[in-house]
Amino acid sequence: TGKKPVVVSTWKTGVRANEAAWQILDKGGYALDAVEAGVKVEEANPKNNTVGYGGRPDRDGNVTLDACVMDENGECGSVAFLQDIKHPVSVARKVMTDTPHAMLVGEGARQFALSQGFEKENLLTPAAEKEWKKWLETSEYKLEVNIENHDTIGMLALDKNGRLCGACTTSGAAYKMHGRVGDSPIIGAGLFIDPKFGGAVATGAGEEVIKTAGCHLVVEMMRAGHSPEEACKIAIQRIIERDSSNKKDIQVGYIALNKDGVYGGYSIVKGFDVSVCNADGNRAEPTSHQI
Ligand code: SD4
Repeated sequence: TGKKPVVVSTWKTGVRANEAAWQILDKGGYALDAVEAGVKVEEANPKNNTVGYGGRPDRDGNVTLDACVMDENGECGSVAFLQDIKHPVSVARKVMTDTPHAMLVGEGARQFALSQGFEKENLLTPAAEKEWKKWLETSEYKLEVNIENHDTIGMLALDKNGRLCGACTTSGAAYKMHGRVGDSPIIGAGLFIDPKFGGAVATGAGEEVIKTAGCHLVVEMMRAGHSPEEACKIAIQRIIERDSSNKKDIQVGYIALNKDGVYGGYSIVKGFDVSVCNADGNRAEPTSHQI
C-alpha cells in the first residue's frame, strides 16, 4: 500500500522539484498548488534545457513551450506553442480556471498570458543560443535517447485530503520544426487524471506518446485493475507493438500514481527514474524498462 501525501515526478531532476511540492503537501496543502510550485522550479532553471527558461529552441531559434495541468475533478487547462512566458504551467492553470476553454495555443495563449499579468521575457539563454548555432552547422534532427538531457518535467501529487492533481511542462524536442507541438500539453497523451483511480504523466518522444494516447491508456489500465507500474508497462509495450523498428533509439517514460498513493514507472530504454517524495523521504528510483 502507498502513503499519503506523496509527490512523484519524472527523471532525477524531479527530486529538486519534489522538494518545492512537498513544502505544500506536508502542510496539508492542495495537490494542484504542489505540482504547480514543483514544476516551476524547473521552468525557472536555466540549466534544464528541456523546460522553460533555458530550454532548447526550435530549428529557427524560437523557444516555444507546452504545458498542462489537470485536477482532482478531471478539470484541465493547457497551453501549446507558447512563447516569451517563463511559467507556462501557471498560464495553463489560468486557462483552466479563468476561461471557458481547455487549451490555448501560440499567439492567443501569449496574449491571454499577458492579459493575466504574466511578463514577456526572453527565454533563449546565451548557452542555449550557442548550442543551437552549433547545431545549425549540421542541422541533423535526431531525438536523443536519455538521459540527462531529456528532462521534461511531469509531476503527480496526492494530498492529505486525497486530491490527486498533475502537471507537465516542456520546451519540447530540441530543434523541432517551428510550430511543432508534442504530447506534453495534450490531455490524454502527456498527462491524464481519472478522479476515481489515478493519474499518469509522460516524457520522451512525444510523437510516440500521442500516437498511442499514452497517459489515457495508462490510467485506463489502472481502472481495469493493474498496478501503476504494470499500467505503465502496458502503455510502453503498446508503443513497441505499434512500430517496433528503432525503439532502442527512442525513449519514452511513464510514471503513474493511484488514489492509494501507490506509484510506479516504466520506460522503453534503461536510464529513466521516477523521483518520489513521501514520509519516507525524497529520492530518485530507477524504473523497470523494456530494453
Ligand atoms: C515532447 N515529451 O515535446 C516531450 C519532450 C520530453 O523529455 O519529454 N523530453 O515530445
